Amino acid sequence: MTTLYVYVAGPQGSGKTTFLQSLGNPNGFTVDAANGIEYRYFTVDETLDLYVLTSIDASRFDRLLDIAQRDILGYIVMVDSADQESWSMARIMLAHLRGYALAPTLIVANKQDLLSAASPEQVGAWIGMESMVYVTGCQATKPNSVRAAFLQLLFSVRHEIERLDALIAELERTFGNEEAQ
Ligand SMILES: Nc1nc2c(ncn2[C@@H]2O[C@H](COP(=O)(O)OP(=O)(O)OP(=O)(O)O)[C@@H](O)[C@H]2O)c(=O)[nH]1
Ligand SMILES: [Mg+2]
Repeated sequence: MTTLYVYVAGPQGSGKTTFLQSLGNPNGFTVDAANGIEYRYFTVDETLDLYVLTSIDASRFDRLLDIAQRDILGYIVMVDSADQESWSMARIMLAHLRGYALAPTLIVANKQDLLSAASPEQVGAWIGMESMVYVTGCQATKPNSVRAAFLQLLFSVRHEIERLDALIAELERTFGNEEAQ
């Protein structure tokens, strides 16, 4: 059995918790206060499972360091597209993640519904589009938007891990089921 991890970082209030909540059914979202993490767990198939996790305290990265570097599938950096003052913190966090283990990184330019939101391209350009860094817009309060964003990350790693196809198919199947949740 292989267990892989997607680590979600981002400044306080950027939408990390909302993103994880919207990523699947409400029962699948777990808050583990004792360990300071929130996560969602997916069984991809009998040989692979996946945790998508974030630190409850945005400024802490110690739980990231508990994950073996080879088990990191990728990173998500949540950014409030309407809060430009938070972007330099997001940039520092991105550098911190990639300093630990170089893995595909998706900048999620969140809160695209706000009138003052910068575009994903603007957010990405400001934070810095290095190699294996991708950017996508999102509204974390909408499950369909969150699934689409998460799929962007999975697509970027799919060539490395063909077994992810089952998870991608499952997420794609749930599109349009927003009302049912
Ligand atoms: N308008 C809008 N509000 C959002 C969106 N995503 C999250 N929010 C709101 O932003 C606030 C912060 O969201 P959280 O999910 O708690 O952010 P967080 O990154 O977990 O914050 P911390 O845990 O404090 O670091 C909440 O009031 C959310 O409802 C979005 O896409 N659009
Ligand atoms: Mg939170």
